Amino acid sequence: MKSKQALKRFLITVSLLTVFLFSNVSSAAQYVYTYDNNNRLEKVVVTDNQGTYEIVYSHDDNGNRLSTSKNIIMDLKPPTTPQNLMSPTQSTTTIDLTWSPSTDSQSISYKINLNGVYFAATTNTYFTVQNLSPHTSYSFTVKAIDASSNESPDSTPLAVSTLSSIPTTPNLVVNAGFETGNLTPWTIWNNATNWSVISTGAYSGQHALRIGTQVGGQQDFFSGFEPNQTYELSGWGRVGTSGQAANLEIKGNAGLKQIIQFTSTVYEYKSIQFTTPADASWVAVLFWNGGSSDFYLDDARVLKVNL
Ligand SMILES: [Ca+2]
Ligand SMILES: [Ca+2]
Repeated sequence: MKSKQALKRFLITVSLLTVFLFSNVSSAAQYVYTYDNNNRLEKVVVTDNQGTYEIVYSHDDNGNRLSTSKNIIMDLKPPTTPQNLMSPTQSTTTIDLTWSPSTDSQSISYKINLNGVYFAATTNTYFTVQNLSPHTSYSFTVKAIDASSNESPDSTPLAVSTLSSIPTTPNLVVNAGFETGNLTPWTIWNNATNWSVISTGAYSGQHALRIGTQVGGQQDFFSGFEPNQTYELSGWGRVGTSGQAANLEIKGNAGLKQIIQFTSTVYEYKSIQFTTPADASWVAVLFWNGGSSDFYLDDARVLKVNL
């Protein structure tokens, strides 16, 4: 009888070891078995370097094992590290963050670090960081924490900047919407004639500028721009035929040149920011149609950016 029981325990032990070895339980695990008065296995407590778990067994009237449940007694295994930390959108004072979820046997929350310092916690895989300064770069990491306070390593850091704030400064571009009905003070290059200030099809108001292919022009500024200052150039533009492209540009001394390219056949708003050289002596806003269809431009703006 005694040897029968010993054989039964041995067989149970072998079968349990097989189960655990195929359940990602470390081979260094320790097992503690508990039996009931009928020598039936009631419980196995498993301890390894990832924690302590118990497997609880129930039996029917004939002594057949019915089911098991696995309970975590002590969890030492941290969640996986959050991946794909990114920022889909930013404003002047907020940065949106998203990341891929970590995995763990327990529920997970996340801690967000800002510039290496704990900032906030969430159970979501997204967070909006608020009350930031405009035009400032911040570094973020995210780590996952399970219900037993095991922490994953920090995610790969993400550096992201808030947008610059643009006050309602005067638009430095004169006759920006062509609402005078003429071009002044813009100029057209090389005495080109394939252009017009149109009175239908404007983006806003009554008028916009239409220029034909290989036609360009500009508006010059020899004052009004401060050196080492950031400005934003923007405008509404469209091309007459899809597949074509035309530009709104900024150009100045010391190699200053930035290009906004329009390719849509419906009016699009586009903007860029640029910084004037330390010895800024002239700046020009240019339009240039290098494509083979008409280009339409309206509401060009150059605004000083408040840094
Ligand atoms: Ca865990
Ligand atoms: Ca207009």
